Amino acid sequence: MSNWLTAPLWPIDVVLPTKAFSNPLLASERLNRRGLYAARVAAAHALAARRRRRLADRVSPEARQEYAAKGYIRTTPLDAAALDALREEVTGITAPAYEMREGDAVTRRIAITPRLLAAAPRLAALVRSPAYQGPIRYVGSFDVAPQLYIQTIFTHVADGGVPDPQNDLHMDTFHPTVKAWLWFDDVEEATGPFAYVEGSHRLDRRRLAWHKRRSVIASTGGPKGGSFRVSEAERERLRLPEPTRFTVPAGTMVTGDTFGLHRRTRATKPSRRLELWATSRPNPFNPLLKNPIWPPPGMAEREAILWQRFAVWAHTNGLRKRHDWYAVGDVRPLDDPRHPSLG
Ligand SMILES: O=C(O)CCC(=O)C(=O)O
Ligand SMILES: [Fe+2]
Repeated sequence: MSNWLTAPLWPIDVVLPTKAFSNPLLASERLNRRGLYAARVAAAHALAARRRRRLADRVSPEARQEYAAKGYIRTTPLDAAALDALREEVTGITAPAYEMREGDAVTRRIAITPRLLAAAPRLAALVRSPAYQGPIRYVGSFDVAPQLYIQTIFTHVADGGVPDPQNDLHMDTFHPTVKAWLWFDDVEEATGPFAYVEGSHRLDRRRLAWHKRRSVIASTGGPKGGSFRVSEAERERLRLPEPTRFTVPAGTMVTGDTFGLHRRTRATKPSRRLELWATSRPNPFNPLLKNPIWPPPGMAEREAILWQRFAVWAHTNGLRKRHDWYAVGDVRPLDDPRHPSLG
């Protein structure tokens, strides 16, 4: 975007979640050498820490310690019998789904809506419970409802295709942000477990300096995306450990700050990883715990479907370059993928 007519809008991105170096101000080598990007990173982290302190009562003291030390909270919100019943309920749901293809993986998301919850009382009870919402709001540092989905990760959907980019170690964005996984089946090594570098959610001096360097590289012809990929050598230079792989029993929930480094371990065979999945990413520069204008009245529990419809609409109308999500009609979560590229 180097159209000078849009110049008055460039500064707005400085205080928005814009992670890409997508306008001449954000991508200015001179300003980033002087610390523009690093200042955004530091400010977003300070504000998140302040908001998170005010949400301390949403989780146990042990969970707070776990987050502080590792960057995620691991819980088991349901007992074995309740999990079995929920799994049966969820796998029996038929609902509209969206699919995205990345390399040889397909991500299917069924947005959780008020209508779906009305037909799935066990799911409704879980997602509305403090045991489920607490870690998400605490780690995410906002008292805001996350987008909720029933998600299925299909791996090895095409022979000899490009690998899944999610297999690379990365951070999602420059500020603390939350994603939560609750797996319905045991996750094995071969299934491609989620993996997280413990302690990598912390913005220490070394990490901040690294961000500053990456911002200068991005401004001088490097990748402009902002979800930085991190090589093994860089991870070691940041004095961070190898990722912890969540090969865990069914019913485990991991609520992670995906500013921290993570990846989807490469599955060694075709697999379907079924999970209840949440994400929440309000504007990190909002000092308040809630967003005063979102969701508007009547939109509660529609966050996920609104986003999916928006993604398709925005692409169709030329407002969003990425054509990542395809509506694939009504499916059950474990039905075969239907992504158009699979023919
Ligand atoms: O599916 C996974 O294991 C991780 C994918 C990922 O990087 C993400 O959802 O941000
Ligand atoms: Fe990620």
